[in-house]
Amino acid sequence: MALVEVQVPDIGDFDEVTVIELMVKVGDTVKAEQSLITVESDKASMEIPSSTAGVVKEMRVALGDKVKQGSIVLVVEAQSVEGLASSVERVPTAAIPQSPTPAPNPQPSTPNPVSSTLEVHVPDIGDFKDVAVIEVMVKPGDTIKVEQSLITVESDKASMEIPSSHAGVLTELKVKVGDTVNIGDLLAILSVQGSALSVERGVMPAAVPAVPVPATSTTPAMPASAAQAVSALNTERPTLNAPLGLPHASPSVRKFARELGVPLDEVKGSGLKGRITPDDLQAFTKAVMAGAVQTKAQAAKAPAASGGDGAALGLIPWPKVDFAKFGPIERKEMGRIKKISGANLLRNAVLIPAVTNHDDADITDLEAFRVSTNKENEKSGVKVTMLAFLIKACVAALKKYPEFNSSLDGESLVYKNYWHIGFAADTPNGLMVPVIRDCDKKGVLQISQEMGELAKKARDGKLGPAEMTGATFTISSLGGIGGKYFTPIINAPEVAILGVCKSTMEPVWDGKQFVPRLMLPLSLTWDHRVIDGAAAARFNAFLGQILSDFRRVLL
Ligand code: CAO
Repeated sequence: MALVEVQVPDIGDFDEVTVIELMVKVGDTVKAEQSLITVESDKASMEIPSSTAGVVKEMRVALGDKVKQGSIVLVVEAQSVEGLASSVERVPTAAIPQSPTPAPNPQPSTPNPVSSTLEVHVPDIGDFKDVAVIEVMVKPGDTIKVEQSLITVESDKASMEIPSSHAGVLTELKVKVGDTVNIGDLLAILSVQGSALSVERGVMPAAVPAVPVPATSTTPAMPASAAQAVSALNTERPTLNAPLGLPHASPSVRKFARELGVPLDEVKGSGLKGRITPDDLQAFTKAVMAGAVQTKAQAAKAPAASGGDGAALGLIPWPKVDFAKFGPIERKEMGRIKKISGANLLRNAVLIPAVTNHDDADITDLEAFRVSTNKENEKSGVKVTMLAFLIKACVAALKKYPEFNSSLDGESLVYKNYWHIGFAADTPNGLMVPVIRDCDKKGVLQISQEMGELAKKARDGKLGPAEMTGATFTISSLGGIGGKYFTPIINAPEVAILGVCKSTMEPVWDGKQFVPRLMLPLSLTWDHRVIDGAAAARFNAFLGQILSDFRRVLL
C-alpha cells in the first residue's frame, strides 16, 4: 500500500486560493475523481477532485488555508498498485473547460456606424454541455462594461461567471435562470455606440482562459482539467464588480439543494464565512420534515396561525373587518410561542380526523388517598397532584392499548416501547408541553416532583427543546381551573390526547341509592385513522376503572 501525497496541481499564473470546504476526512475512502476540497477566489468556486483512489490517512489543509500549486492537500493510502497507476494516468472528469478557444466574433446585426446592436454569445466553455444558468446578474436597460459578468453558470463541479464581450446597453436578455446553455448560444443583445463595435470586436473573453497543462508524472497530481479550472478562478477580470449574490455554497451543495428542493437562501451556513455545508442542508431538511422550520414557500401557502386567508385549503377568504369602525381597539403582536403553537395546532386540527369521547371517572377514593399522602409527606416539600396519578393510569392504559402510544409514518404505524408523557402547561407566554420521560419506570412521587420542576421552568421560559420533545401521549388538565369537558387537539405525531376537567361531587346511583361521588370528567381525542371508536371507549372505560381503584395499576 503506497502512501501518496495529493498535491495542488499546476494552477497557472495564479498565486493562491482559499480552502473553503473540506469534503473528506481522515479514514474516508475516496474514489478517483471524488471531490476533496472546495477552493474559492472572489469570482468562482470549484471542487478539487482526487487523482487517486484510496483511504485518506492525513489531511494537510484546513479551512481557511491558502493553497497554491504544489501544496499538499492530503495523504492517501492508495488502494493498490493498480489503483495508484491508474490514478496517475487517469484524468478525472473536467470540472471546467479544458482548452482555450478563441471567442466567437460577435455579429453586429445592424450595420449602423452610429448605434448598432450586437449579439453576445456563450464563449468557449470547453467540453461542457448544457450548463445551468443559476443567476442572471443584469437586466435590460443596464449599461454593461466590457467583461462585466452577465450570468453565472454551474456544472456539478464548478460555477463560473460568463462575462460580456462588449460594452453597451443591454437591450435584450436571451436566457433566464434555469435555462441550460452551450457554447455559441445567444446570451444577450447589446446596443453599442459607434466605435465601440470596431474597438471591441473580437476580444470576447473566454469564460475560462487558456492554461497550458503540464503532464503529471511523479506524484499523482491534480488533473489537467482541475488545474485549468483553478486557474480560471483567478482570472483577472478588472471590470467584474457585480456581487455574486448567491448563497455561499459549493456547486455540489447547490446541486444537492436543487435535488432536494431546498431553498438555499433560507439555509444558515455553518462553514467558513457562513458557507452552507452538506450538513447544513441535511439539518435544514430534517427541521422542515419535523415541522420545526417552515420554508418561505410553505409559509406563504399555509394559512397563518390566525387570520390566514385559507386559500391553500380552497376556503373563502378570512373576513377582513375594520374593527375600529365599531369601537376603540388596541393591536398587539402575538408572542413567539403563541405563533409557533398556533401554527402547529392549526395543522393538527386540519390534518387529523379527530374524534373526542367524553367519560367520567370516580376518583373519590383516589382523591382521599392523594390528600392523606400529601399530609404524610408534608415535610418532603413534594406535593402529589392528581395529574401525576393520571399519568400513571394513562401509562397502564397505553400499555393495554398500544395503538394509543403509536405514531403514523406513511402507511405504517410506529409502536413505541417507551412511555414519555407530555402535559400541557399554561404559561404567561402561552401553552407549552413539557415531557416527563419513562413514566412507566417512575413512581407518582417522582412524577409529581418532575412535573413541578418542568412546569416552573415552562412558566419561567426556561424549558429547553429536549424537554418538550419525544412525548408519546399528552394530557391536558384544566382540573385546577374548571369546566366540564372540552375537545383537546392532538399533538402530532401522537395519535391521542386526554383532556381532564375539574372533578365535582355528583350523585351516583349505586344500584340502590344515589351516593355522593367525586367524578372526574375525561375527554379523550383520538386520530380516527389509527384508532376506532370502540377502542377509544374501551380506553376511557379502562382508565376509569384504574382511577376508581388504583390498585389495578399493579395488575
Ligand atoms: N379536579 C379538581 N381539582 C383539581 C384537579 C381536578 N381535575 N386538578 C387539580 N386540581 C386542583 C389541585 O388539587 C390544586 O388544588 P389545591 O391547591 O387545593 O391542592 C389546584 O387544582 C391547582 O392545581 P394545579 O393546576 O396547580 O396543579 P395540577 O397538577 O393539576 O396542574 C399544570 C399542573 C402545570 C398542568 C397546571 O398548572 C396547568 O398549567 N394547567 C393548564 C393546562 C392547560 O392550559 N391546558 C389546556 C391546553 S389546551 O389549550
